[in-house]
Parts: sequence; structure tokens; C-alpha cells
Amino acid sequence: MEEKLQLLEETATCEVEKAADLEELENLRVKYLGKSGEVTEILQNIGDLPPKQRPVVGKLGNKLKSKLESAIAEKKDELKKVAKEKRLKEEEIDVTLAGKRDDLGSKHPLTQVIDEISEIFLGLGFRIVEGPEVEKDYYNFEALNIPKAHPARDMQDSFYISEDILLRTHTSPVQVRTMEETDVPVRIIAPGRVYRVDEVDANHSPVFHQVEGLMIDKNISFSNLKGILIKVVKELFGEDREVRFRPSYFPFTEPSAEVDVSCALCGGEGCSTCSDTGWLEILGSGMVHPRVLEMSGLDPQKVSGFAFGMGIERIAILKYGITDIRRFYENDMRFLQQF
Ligand code: 2U9
Repeated sequence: MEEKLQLLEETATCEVEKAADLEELENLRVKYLGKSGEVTEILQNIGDLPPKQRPVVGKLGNKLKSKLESAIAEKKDELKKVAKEKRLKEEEIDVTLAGKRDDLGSKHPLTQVIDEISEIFLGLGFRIVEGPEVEKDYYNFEALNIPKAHPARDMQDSFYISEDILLRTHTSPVQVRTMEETDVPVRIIAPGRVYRVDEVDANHSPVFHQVEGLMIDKNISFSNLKGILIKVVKELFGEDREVRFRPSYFPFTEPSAEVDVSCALCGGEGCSTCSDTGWLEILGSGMVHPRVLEMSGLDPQKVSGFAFGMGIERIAILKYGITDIRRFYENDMRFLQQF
């Protein structure tokens, strides 16, 4: 029996020493020291031995047990260390490698134009106001002197939510709401998205953007309208450009004028861009109709004002030489990255 223990010690320590990983080591622990392990069984069956051998085998068996226990523990530490080093090597990252840079976004050209126009008007003492895109028929049409049967409704055919609720066809309702809420002086611009029933082509979109504006106070005249709008157009397009006012008609202004800027391509000589006129139409304007003032609770005998409106897409098209309105809405990076 002593010889058997001697042999067991040699093979077990040798096997533990050779264990390649933690799993193999655990199998060896079970094999020798587990519930029915070889060393455990020897110690458990000591009672079957002749009385003389019992203390000797007990002593040697327990010695072997503790020797194996510490050999396994030692090997376990060693294997854990090896496993950790292996993992660290596998997970090693090169901090000196260049990182992946996120693409930086930029403002949409339409937002850039709205921002530029807003800055110009802020500098002239105007305030920026916003309002709902889903509007009441009253604010979109009635309050602007466009009653139900008015022919002007044809030019601004809207998307109706119900009989009295629609998608606004211009940002004018924002100004009507402001007039109702605040006292004179009023100096505001209303930028935003508007909707009109239109077939999509290079020049039309059922969704587009406007900046409209309104100035109301005592003694506001057509001279104030001209002074402000000439200043704005020149800041937007360049000091060297000419500005022209042409009589026009809008139900909400009287008198009304269309505003043109001289064509930059031909310098006013006439070319294909300006249809040989030398002028590019950029905005509409006029003195606010007395009935419009009255409907919003202002007295046309005491106050007067002017209003104007421009399509942002059109301004951007002219500023940047874009040939198709659809480019603004496609989100093609090759287009957007140019601005
Ligand atoms: C109130 C009173 C009057 C706003 C105005 C225009 C002239 C105009 C067009 C430009 C191109 C619309 O986007 S477009 O098709 N707009 O010509 N807009 S005066 O007049 C107002 C607004 C609010 C209370």
C-alpha cells in the first residue's frame, strides 16, 4: 500500500504539473481529491486495512492529500495568470492608430438663407415669430381679405384637414395672430414651411419655405417699405445690384408691388436666366390693406404698415445658381456638401 501511495504521488504531481489549462486541472482535482477520487478512497477505506498499517497509510495519505491540494492551487494560480495574459494580448488595442472621424454635418442651404435673411432683419429691429403649419381657414384666408369665394383662393389651393382647418399656404397667419395679440409698433418676420397644391417640377413643390414680414406703426408709408426692402435686397444680393418696384395686386395689400433685382449674369443686359428682361423677380410687397388692419383690431385711421413675402427656395436658387427645386429635398450629400 505504501508503494501504491508512492506511485500515486509521482503520477498525480506529474499530471498536475503538465495540466495545460484550468479545465484539465479541475478534472485532475476530481480524479484524485474529488468525492470518489483515488486519494479520497484510500483515506476512506483505511478501516479495511490491518490495524498496523492504518496509522502509516493515514499519515502518508493525508500528506499526499495536502501536497496535491497545494500543487493544484499553485498550478491554478499559474494557469490563471497565463490565461489573463493571453486575453490581454488578444484584446490589445493600438492607441496610436488614427480614429474614425464622424462626418461633420452642415446647415441645409435653405436654413442658411433663412438665417441670413433673419440676421438682416434682426439688425433692422425686426423680431422673428413662428406659428402653426396647420391653420384655421380664418387666419390663412378670411383675415387676409380673401373670403370664401375669392378668386385668389385658386392660386393658393390648399390641403384641407377639414372644412375650416388647412395646411397654411403662406406664413401670413403668423402675422395676423401677432397683430391680434400685440400693440403697435409691430416689426416682425415670419419664416417657415408652407403648403400649396402643385405638381412637382423643376420650379414647383407642394411644400416650400417663405419669409414674410410686417411693419406697422403710426405714419408708415410706401417710402418706409422701399427703404427697408432696398436695404435688405442689397445686403442679400450685393450692393452693386439694382432694385425695381413693379405695380402688382394682392388681396391683402393696397397698393402692391413686386420687387425685382437686376440680373447678375448679364448685368441687366438681358439673358436666358432673366428671360431677356435684365430683372429677376424676388419678392412681393405692399401697404397692408385697411380691411386687414381692421379685422385684426387695428384702426387704419391711426396706424398703417407694409408687408412683404418671399419664397426661400427661389432666393436660394438665384443666389447659388441652382437649376431644380427638387435638389433641396433629396438630401443628396453631393448637393448638400457644396454649401
Ligand atoms: C399680413 C398682411 C399682409 C404678405 C405679402 C407677398 C406680398 C408676396 C409671395 C412671394 C413669393 C408669396 O412665396 S411666394 O409665392 N408673397 O408676394 N406677401 S405681401 O402680406 C401680408 C402678410 C400678413 C397681416
